[in-house]
Formats: sequence, structure tokens, C-alpha cells
Amino acid sequence: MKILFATNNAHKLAEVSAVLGPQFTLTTPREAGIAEDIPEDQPTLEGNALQKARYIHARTGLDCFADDTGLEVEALGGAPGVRSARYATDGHDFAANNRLLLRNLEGCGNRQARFRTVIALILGGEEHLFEGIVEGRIDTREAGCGGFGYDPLFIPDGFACSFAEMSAEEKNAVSHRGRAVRKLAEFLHETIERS
Ligand code: ITT
Repeated sequence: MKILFATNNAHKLAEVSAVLGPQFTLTTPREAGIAEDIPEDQPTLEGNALQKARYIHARTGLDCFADDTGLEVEALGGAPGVRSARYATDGHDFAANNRLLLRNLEGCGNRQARFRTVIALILGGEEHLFEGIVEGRIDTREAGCGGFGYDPLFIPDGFACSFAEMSAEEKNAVSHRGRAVRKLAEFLHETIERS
């Protein structure tokens, strides 16, 4: 099955296609002729995921899905949350975001945090949402060079290392996105079997 993934983030694309497996061929907005940034200015992850999927669906008419993810840090009242991409600057500056997060948590004993992913799917014109959450904590220093974004700072519960120190398979097995994508995959398999 061919399905369009409304993302410009190459890391996400690799993670999601590894979880979905060879039965699904993912295409990108660029391959569908959409070069501009996809708007995401809603106040919630759900709103942004739907906004991205609806934008691409309106432009192409194709079945598609989008993911919006936020890092929710307890001691910061859930920030950066929906503003995770633009926490420190207007761009997607991962290094600046990580530096700001460490600074804002300096001396803070409560390092509890979670990643939350919401996937919005538009299939046959109908909308469906899937959520994935992983609980963990923010380390006091960056470790590892795998993954992307806040991965060098995030240690999932039950582990002693950051997401950036794990292989792609290890991260996908426990991550927010891995969990949400497995729900998406199950739904797509059931839909294919029914048709
Ligand atoms: P698209 O909107 O094009 O899909 P994006 O990079 O803007 O890509 P999001 O808005 O969903 O993606 O993610 C917001 C930010 O959260 C992202 O820029 C990263 O800094 C961070 N992030 C998302 N998923 C992550 C992950 O699995 N590990 C670490 N950080 C992540």
C-alpha cells in the first residue's frame, strides 16, 4: 500500500517506515510536488497533526497521515510541548533547544518528562487519530549521537541510556512514535483485510 507521510523531517520518515515495514511504501510531500513548509500553528498536538494531514490531503487528494510530537516536561508545566520544534528559536535548531532545556532545568530535582506523538490519518476522506506516549526523564547532560531533537537528553523509564545512545530498533520498540505508528499499522492492516 502506498501512503503519503506529511512530514519534512527525514529522521521521522526513517523511523516510521522501519516500523510500518515493507508492506507500506511511504511517499513525501516533496515527491507529491509540494515544496513549501506545511503549516502547523495550532495550540495542540492533535490540532497540528490534523492541520498537516488536511493540508496535504486538500492539495493532493491522496490518503495521507501526519505526526506531531511534543516533549512535555513536568517541572516546566508541560513545556516545550506543542512548541518543541521552536523552543529556543524560530527554526528547528535541535542544539539550541537542548541547551535551553538544560538551562531551564538547572538545579531542578524533578526531571520527569514524556514524549507524546499524535498521528492524524486521512483514509478514504475519513479522519482518524492515534496516540503514543513514552515516560522518562531529562538527563543533566547530552549523551549519544543517534536519533534527533531531544533524544540525547531523554532517558526512557526502565533504561540507563538516552534515546540517542540506542539503535533505531531499540528506540522504535519503546518510543512515543513507535507506539503510535504500531496503532496506525494495526488499523491499516484491519482496513486492508476488510476491503
Ligand atoms: P514535521 O512537522 O515536518 O513532521 P518537525 O520536526 O516539525 O517535522 P514535530 O513538530 O512533530 O516535527 O516535532 C517537534 C520537535 O520535537 C522536533 O523538531 C524535535 O525537536 C522534537 N522531536 C519530535 N520527535 C522527536 C523524537 O522522536 N526524539 C527527539 N525529539 C523529537
